Amino acid sequence: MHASSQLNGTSPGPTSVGPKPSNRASSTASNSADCAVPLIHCTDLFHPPEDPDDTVDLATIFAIPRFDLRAIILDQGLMQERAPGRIPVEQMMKLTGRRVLYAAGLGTALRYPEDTGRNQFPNFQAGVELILKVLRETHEKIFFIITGSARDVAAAYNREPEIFHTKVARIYVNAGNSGDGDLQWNPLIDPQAYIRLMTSDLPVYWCPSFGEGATFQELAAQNLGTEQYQVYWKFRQADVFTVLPVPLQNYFLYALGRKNPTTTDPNAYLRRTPERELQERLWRETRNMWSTASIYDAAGLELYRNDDDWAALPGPSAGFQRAKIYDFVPAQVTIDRNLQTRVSFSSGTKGFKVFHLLDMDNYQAAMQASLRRLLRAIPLVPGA
Ligand SMILES: [Ca+2]
Repeated sequence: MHASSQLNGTSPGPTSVGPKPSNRASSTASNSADCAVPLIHCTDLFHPPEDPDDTVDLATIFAIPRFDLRAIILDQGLMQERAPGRIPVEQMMKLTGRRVLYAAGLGTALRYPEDTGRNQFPNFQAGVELILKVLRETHEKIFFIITGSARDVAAAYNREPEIFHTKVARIYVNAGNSGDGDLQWNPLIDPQAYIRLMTSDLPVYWCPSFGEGATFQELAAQNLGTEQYQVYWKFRQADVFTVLPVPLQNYFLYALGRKNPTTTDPNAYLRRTPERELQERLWRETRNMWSTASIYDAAGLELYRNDDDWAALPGPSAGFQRAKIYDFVPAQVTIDRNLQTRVSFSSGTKGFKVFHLLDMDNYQAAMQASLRRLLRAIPLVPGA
């Protein structure tokens, strides 16, 4: 029951599966094969953006060559029709010359935790089918990063649980609250899928978006503090974007400037001289971030320090000292029907782990400087 021919031939509707990846040749070299991390990235990436952190996360993933990006699943198929995340995906592929399979996910929320989503319209099936196709065909265990809802991964799991048990390395879930406070929005997009994945026996690496007592008021006031069990961090866009290669700056300007693709061609825009007025206005703004730690950890990158400079690296580098900023600790979690979680640390037996911030003082600086360094070095196609 291989679905490769079905996928390319019969995915109707506005969502599409991209062409065959051409970058796979790199994983035949023994060096890169040893450290290549096969990844499925599930993202609520839209154009125009809902929360532009997903736009940053996509660039972060493409800036890490050791990711063997097998698929991108664009979360919330119904919304993808109105605000297509394929625009930034195509831009990123144009910039880097890497081709990646992608597809939009299920249109609407799962009705109950074990829902397979098969009842949804055919044009919303491509995302779940692509996940299962990658899992069927892979010889290595797959990493997942989820930055939006858990819908498509949960539905795929409900269809073929056994393949998840044998072929999944880790599932990073960026969502939810580790304590009391305002309910973070990702679980609310698809409550049943969230419950399903979080209470499954899969190797979930949970990255709580909100820690104890977080509120939307604090977030809006840019006053959300640092918490032990919370991945949130932020940067002023000028502090990261101004040093980036011009085409990558244009990628961010196109998203943040909410350009209309029918009047401003997304790929042509990448090559232009950056709009100074837009830079001056947008670079002043603050970007809230959530998923960077999960991306680093999935890639096997760790944080290193050289005075005030920081880097996310796969191993030691001259002048840089290893700095333990966060780790993932075994835990157990329960979720009630109001999506409130209770975490206990009596050694988890199911492979469930939770992000744990160790260095509250340096997290912010470490993430900002390391992300800037990474994005600055993104491998771009000459003349892209
Ligand atoms: Ca997101």
